[in-house]
Amino acid sequence: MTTPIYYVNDAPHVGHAYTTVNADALARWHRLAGDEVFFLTGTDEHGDKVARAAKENGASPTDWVDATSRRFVEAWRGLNISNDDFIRTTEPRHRVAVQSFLQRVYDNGFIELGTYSGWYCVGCEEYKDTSDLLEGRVCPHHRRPVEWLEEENYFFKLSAFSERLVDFYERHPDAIRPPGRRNEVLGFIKGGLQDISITRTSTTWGVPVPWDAAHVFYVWYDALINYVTAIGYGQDDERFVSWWPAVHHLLAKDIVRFHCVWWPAMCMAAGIDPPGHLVVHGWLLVGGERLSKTRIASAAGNADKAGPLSLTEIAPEALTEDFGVDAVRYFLLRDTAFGADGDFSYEGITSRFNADLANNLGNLMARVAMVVASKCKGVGPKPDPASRLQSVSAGAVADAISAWNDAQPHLALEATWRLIHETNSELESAEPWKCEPGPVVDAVLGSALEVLRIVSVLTWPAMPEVCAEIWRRLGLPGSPDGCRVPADTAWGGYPGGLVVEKGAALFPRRAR
Ligand code: ME8
Repeated sequence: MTTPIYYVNDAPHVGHAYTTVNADALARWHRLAGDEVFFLTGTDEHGDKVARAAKENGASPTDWVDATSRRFVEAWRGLNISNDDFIRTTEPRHRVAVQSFLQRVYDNGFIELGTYSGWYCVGCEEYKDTSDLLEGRVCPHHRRPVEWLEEENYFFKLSAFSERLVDFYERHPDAIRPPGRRNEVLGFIKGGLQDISITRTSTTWGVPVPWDAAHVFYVWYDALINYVTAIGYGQDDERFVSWWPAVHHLLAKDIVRFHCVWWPAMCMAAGIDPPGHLVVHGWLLVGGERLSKTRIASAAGNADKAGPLSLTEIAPEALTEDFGVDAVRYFLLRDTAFGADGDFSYEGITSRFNADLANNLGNLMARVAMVVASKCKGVGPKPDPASRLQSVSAGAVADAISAWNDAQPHLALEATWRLIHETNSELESAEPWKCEPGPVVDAVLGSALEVLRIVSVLTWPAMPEVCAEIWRRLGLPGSPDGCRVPADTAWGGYPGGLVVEKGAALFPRRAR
């Protein structure tokens, strides 16, 4: 499981958190399912954009990338991201992998010398077609003028791979998800591929080309190779072949061509299989506009343009301090349909918090613990094998499992919340708090406790801390991360006879 490696020209923002939290939840889900998982994220540290940011901040590139990369490490620690490795493209292991990968491509005859000129956007680190630019030769993403660049470059013969790419995607119809993205990629490939320039002489902030010291590799061709560096490419072949190509690359729609066209072709040129799975999501928007570090930075420096785009307000650490880590994770996973664009707003996160977390999950935990205390002497009864909730649970579990497996966290959580909602309704109609203690009350509460147990397994990938806390309050030993799906989501796992703890509200309701 991989995320893109993020540029270190500026601090992480909630858009990066969006991808990273989704990747983390999917990695955790696969661990629950018993799959062996290696989860990788990291930072992309070469190229003009980063070198310029260092200069503008009066720092050496090395000091700048060290400091900014650390901010990503800290942001991910703050969001409880369970990555197994964090790769930085300035590490020696990466230089070795890039040089050996691209030397292989060169030796195979797919790289040659040529001259390149064109309009270049430093924000995108990409040459642009004039047809893609706004009036005044302005990049549509960064709203900044592009620059004319002319260089002698090495070119990768991408055009040689059109047929092989089409053939690969036709033989692997699930390689790119969702299907709309696959069609877009196939259309682009069939429209004809141009050779692409992969080296620069205008900067020295990059990995040197092993066969020509005057050039460094262009940042994107260095960056994409991170995915194989981290599993041992060029250094530990046995480890490399044990993982590749069974990878799931998560990314947003802005970098589809790099991942779905350039990268698979480079793999073919180097003589390895293309990546197995490319999972593409949309953008998180603020006030209808894409979050971009470059734009946020310029907005922050200009009070008139700042509007809702305040860097500190949408910094992941400010959000987690305000709402709690798990609530932020839940919002990112639940509110936006994976694949589509979504909106980030304080109103949105507050209303999800109140509706789904405080009123549904938090309320269920609180009322069940309260009634177990008052009617069952604080000891949880066994679930009712004939409860209506058993079939509701079976349906929700099946839907959640299939959605998690299909990289659709929002649907998995929606199915899980259906079960929570039904259980709250069941309690409202049975009103055990009004009944005399006895078998009827025990059956209702035992079933509600069982739902809480199942919900904490299904929701653990999204909210690991809260689910571990529910698990503990139910009196269960261990934690949901020791569970296996589907086995531990079957009805009847709550043994009864355990002391249930009331505890403070899991999600105290927030004012609007
Ligand atoms: O492109 N909504 O780095 P980057 C959702 N270094 N996701 C967003 C987002 C938003 N508003 N903004 C950013 C690069 N992202 C290259 C990648 S990979 C070999 C090299 C996420 O810092 C999303 O995953 O610009 C997007 O694809 C990525 O950050 C771009 O990050």
